[in-house]
Amino acid sequence: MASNLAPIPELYVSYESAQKLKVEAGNLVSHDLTPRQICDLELLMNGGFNPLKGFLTEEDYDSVVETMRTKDGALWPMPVTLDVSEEFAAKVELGQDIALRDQEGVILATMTVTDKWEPNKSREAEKVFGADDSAHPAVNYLHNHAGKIYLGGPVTGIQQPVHYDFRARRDTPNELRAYFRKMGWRKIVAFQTRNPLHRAHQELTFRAAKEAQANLLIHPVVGMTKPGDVDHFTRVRCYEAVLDKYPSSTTHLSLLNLAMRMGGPREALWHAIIRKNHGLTHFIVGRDHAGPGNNSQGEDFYGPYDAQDLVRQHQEEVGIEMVDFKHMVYVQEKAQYYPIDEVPENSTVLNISGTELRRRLAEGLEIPEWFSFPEVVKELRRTKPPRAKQGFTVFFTGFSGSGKSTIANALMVKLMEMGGRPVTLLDGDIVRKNLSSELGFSKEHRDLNIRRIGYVASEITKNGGIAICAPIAPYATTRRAVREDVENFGAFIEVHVATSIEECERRDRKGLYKLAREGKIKEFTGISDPYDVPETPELRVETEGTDVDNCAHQVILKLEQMGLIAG
Ligand code: PPS
Repeated sequence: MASNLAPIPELYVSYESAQKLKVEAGNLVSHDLTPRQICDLELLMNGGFNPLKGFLTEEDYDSVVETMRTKDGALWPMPVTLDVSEEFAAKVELGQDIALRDQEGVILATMTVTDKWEPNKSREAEKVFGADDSAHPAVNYLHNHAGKIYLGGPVTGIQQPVHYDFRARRDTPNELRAYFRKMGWRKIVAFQTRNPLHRAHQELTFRAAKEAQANLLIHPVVGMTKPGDVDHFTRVRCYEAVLDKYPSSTTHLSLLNLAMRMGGPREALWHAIIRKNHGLTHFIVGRDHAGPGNNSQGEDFYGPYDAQDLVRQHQEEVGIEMVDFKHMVYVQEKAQYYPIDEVPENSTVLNISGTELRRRLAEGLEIPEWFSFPEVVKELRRTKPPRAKQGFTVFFTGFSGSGKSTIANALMVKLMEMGGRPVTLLDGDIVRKNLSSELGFSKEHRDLNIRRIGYVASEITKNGGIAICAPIAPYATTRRAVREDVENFGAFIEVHVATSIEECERRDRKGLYKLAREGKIKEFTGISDPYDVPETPELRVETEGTDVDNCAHQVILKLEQMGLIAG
C-alpha cells in the first residue's frame, strides 16, 4: 500500500481572514477549553481528525457511540465532543457562534453551535470503553471531569494552539506529508507510543520496518496519556537519546498532540485513522494497544489482542496496513528479543514489567543493559531519582495541644541534621498567621486552610523537598484530598498524634480549652467541633508517657522503612 501524500483538508481560514475573525470573535460568548479539548481541537483543525469538521453533533455522536460511524457512514470510533457546564450551555442558543479559547484566553477557533444535549454518559462508557467503571481513566473523566452538556457543530480554525516545547519536533499532518514527499518516502510505518523506548521497542520497530519494507516514523503521543505515565518532557528527551540508534535516512521522530482515552480496540482503530491522515501507510499494533490497566475487579478491560482484531477488520477501509506484533521478550541464551510465540524451546525468557521498572527506579536498583539503553535510564533517573532522594510530605494531625508542633519541630531538626533535602515546616499556627490570616474555624474555612497547606506541600514535594505539616486537619475527606495532591509527586505520610482530648484539656498549654468550655471560643475541635480520627494513618504516635524525642524518632524509623531516607 503506497500513500497518497496530497495535502489533507484543514479547518483553518486564510491568514487575513483569521486576523479579521479574531477581532470579531472577541465579542462572542466564549468557552475556555480544557487541556483535553485543546488537544482535540488542534487535531480537528489540522486534519488529524479528518473527516470530522467540528465537534460531533448529537446524531453523529449517537451513531459513533453505537456503530463507530458518523451518520454519513464514515468510520469514526471515538466520540470527539465539546463538554461544557450547564451554566455555560444555558448561555448558548442553537445557531449561535462561540469563541473557543485556550487556557490563557487566546482565541483558537469559533464554532457554530448546531446541537446541545445532555448525553447518556453511562451508555457512552459501556459502548465506547466497554464498561461503566470509573477505574477506566476515560470513564472517570466522563463522570468526574467532563461537563454535563455536550455542544456540537462545525469549527472554523483561527490559529494552532501555541506550544513552547519541542517545536521543531511537532508536525501537522500536512507538514508530515510534505516531509515524506520531500524525502521520497512512499511506505512509512508508524509506531505509536506513550512510553520511553526500551530495547524491546527498538527491536519491534526495526522488525516492523523490515517486514513492511518501509521507512519508520516514531510517533509518540505528547498530549494526554494515562495518568501516572512518565511526563512527555522526559519521554521526548529519552526518544532523542535513542534516535541515533536508528538509521537516520529511514527514520523520523514526530510528536503527536493527541489526548488519549486509553480505549483499547476502539482507540487503536482511531489511532490508525489518525496515522492515515498523517500520510502513513502502515501502523504497528502490539499487545494491549492503548490498554487502560485493570478494572475495579482487578481484571483487564480488554483482551491483549482485541485491538489487533478490530484494526484488522477495518484496515482496508481505513487505507492503512496493520503490522501486528506479539509481546516481545528477551531470550537470554540468544541475547536477542523474540515475539513471545516465537521463543525457541527450552530457553530462558527475561522480561521486566512496567511496575517492576518503576520499582527499580524508585529504589535506585540496577536496570540491566539487555532491557534498556543507558542513555534512557539516565534520563529516567534524572526525572525520578530513587525514593531516598525524592520529595515527600509528613502530615501530622491531632487535637490542639496534642503535641503536633513540638514533634514536628523535633523531626525538622533531625532531618536538617541529616541534610540532603530542604525541609519546610508548615505548622498550624504559622500557616494561620501567613497563608490563611483571613480564615476562621468553620468547616469551610478549615477545609480551605488545609487545601492551601496541601497545595504548598505538594509543590515542595514536587521540587524534591520535605514538607512537614502540623495542622489539626479534623476532616478525613480533606486529608484524603491533600494526600491525593501530594501523591502525584511523592510520598505522603500521615501521622496521627493520638493524644486524647482529656489529656490535651488537662495540659491546656494555651488556655484555649478553658475558654472553649466557657463558650468563649466557638467551634473548638474536640469540645464543640468534630474530629475524624484517622483510620489508617501511616503512623500513630502516643504522646502520653513517651517523650518528644522518641515520638520524632518513630517518624524517622517509619521514613527509613519506607525508603525515604537512607538507613
Ligand atoms: S485546622 O482545623 O486544621 O484548620 O486548624 P489549625 O489551623 O491547625 O488551628 C491552628 C490553631 O488554632 C487555634 N484555635 C483553634 N483550634 C481549634 N478550634 C478552634 N475553634 C480554634 N480557635 C483557635 C489552636 O490553638 C490551633 O493550634 P494548635 O497548634 O493545633 O494547638
